[in-house]
Amino acid sequence: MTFRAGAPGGPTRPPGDGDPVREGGVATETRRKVQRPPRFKVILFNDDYTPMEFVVGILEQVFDKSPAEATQIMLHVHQNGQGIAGVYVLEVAETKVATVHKLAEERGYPLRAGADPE
Ligand code: TYC
Repeated sequence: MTFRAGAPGGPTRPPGDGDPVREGGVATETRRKVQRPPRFKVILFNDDYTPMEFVVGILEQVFDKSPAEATQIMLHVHQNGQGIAGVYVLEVAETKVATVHKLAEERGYPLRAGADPE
């Protein structure tokens, strides 16, 4: 499929895709914006009771981190109070938060997570 207007090497955009001439001759650029969906950081919070190994396991299994990266993030949260486990579109971020809470509650740990706009 091609949008070529005729002249070789000519415009290749489809009609209505931002070319001012092909949109009725009005010389304003009205580009169709391809919107990136908003992203949300999933934050992990420190507490005094959840074992470090459990948090590392969560970061590996829920947030697809390597063992080294998971350990780094866990230590950052341990030392700074909170840290970013990952960045996702809203529905994925909310599902990850719910999964963290479910897995922690199953083991009786108070680990908490939240989702914040990027
Ligand atoms: N502070 C916990 C401990 O010393 C470890 C921990 C790290 C807990 C990160 C939660 O999100 C957390 N066992």
